[in-house]
Amino acid sequence: MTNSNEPVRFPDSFIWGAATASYQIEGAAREAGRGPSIWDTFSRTPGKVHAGHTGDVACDHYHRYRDDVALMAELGLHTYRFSIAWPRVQPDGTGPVNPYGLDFYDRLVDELRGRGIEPIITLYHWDLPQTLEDRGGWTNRETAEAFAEYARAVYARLGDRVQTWTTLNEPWCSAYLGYGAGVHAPGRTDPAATFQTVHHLLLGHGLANQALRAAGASTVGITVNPTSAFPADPASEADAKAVELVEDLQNRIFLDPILRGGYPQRILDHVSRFTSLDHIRDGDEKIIGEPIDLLGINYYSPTYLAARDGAPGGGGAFPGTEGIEFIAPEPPLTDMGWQIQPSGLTALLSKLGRDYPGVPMIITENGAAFPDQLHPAGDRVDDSDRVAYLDGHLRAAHAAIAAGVDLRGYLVWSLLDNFEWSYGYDKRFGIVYVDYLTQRRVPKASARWYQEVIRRNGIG
Ligand code: IFM
Repeated sequence: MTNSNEPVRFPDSFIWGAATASYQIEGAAREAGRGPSIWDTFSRTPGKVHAGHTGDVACDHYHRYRDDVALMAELGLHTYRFSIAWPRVQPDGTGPVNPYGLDFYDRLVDELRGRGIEPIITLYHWDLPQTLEDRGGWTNRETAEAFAEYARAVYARLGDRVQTWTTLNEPWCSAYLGYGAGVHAPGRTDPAATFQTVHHLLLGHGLANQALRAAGASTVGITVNPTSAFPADPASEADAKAVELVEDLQNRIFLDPILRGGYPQRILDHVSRFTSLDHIRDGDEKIIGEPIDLLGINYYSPTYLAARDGAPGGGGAFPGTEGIEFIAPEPPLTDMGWQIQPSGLTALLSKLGRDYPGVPMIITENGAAFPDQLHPAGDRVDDSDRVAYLDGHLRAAHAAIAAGVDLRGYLVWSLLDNFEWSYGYDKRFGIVYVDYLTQRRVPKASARWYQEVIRRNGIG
């Protein structure tokens, strides 16, 4: 990596942007016919979300999107990645499309394009319609089929103005945190359900990819959050094995079917310890393996692993990893307690570039929560810790490009402070501060810093 003062310049075509997600910012939870999602239910379940926070109002982006887009334009963003709330489009998850729900995204897309900002759409960032969960959620194959129908409906309305479509955001979180560890909606803790969900998410991705392409989409991809895992002792074979298993469960279980045509036998053997493989039908892997045009990578922090007798493993988030110690993160840490290690990003991108050649990558999320304080004057937030984090990670991304990785762009997480899932509004990831009492937006020092990065197409 370049040393921390050296100027770096990105390729001329490099794309700069910011990302958000529907439930985290929109609010307007009951407006214009939106149905309930699993996150509405989960956030109302006592004890699940910090201080009982919900996404009912969030950043009120649904009503303030024009001002938010103006802010994006001021910062010079080339692109804005946002997600569509499935329950706005199909309140019951299947059946009639709610045109009023799509109207919002129609207005948003026009506003973005009017300001010269390219939309990147994520079709699923975790807000599954509750009615689908009532029928088994992602453990039910029909949810994958419904997802493709929904994708078709969204494309029919927005496809004439949106070039880049991604199907799922971080399916590892949906499956393992939602159905395994129970810390995300729908809050289930069943390893069999976890692995059925993995497959149905992948199938949903594949069917939606086919549907989007058949409708004319030119750029279709998916966003994953692969682990950047390291052995605690680089000389230990047992630690290397631990890394291999955790990578299997978080990386290869998704990326091999998508980019290499199927699940490795080793993974199927592991999954069959928890559930029969009947949910994987002939022909599914072919659908999942249809070509994609872009791979979205979300990276925040590395993981260190050691083989240790009696270690409990990663629990529901990593079924079957007993005997593996997930080493406690070492400082420097973010406000999430996540270890700050930019070189983990270079290593991850390089490894993915080697293991899955031929598919361009884009960093669809990278950023950090810090305990930001609004200056008493009310007009600024000095988040030099976030600037340092972003600086380090951009240099790390640049190092990957210099080493030959086909990385096309970088989207910071997040444009705005927002609803950080089970942490509610307690954690602030935005480069723009949100005063939740007044909904006032205050660009932090990191936003101004990022504006300059975009202007210069680099640092320094
Ligand atoms: O806020 C989340 C986002 O929804 C998905 N990726 C990680 C972010 C930070 O935890």
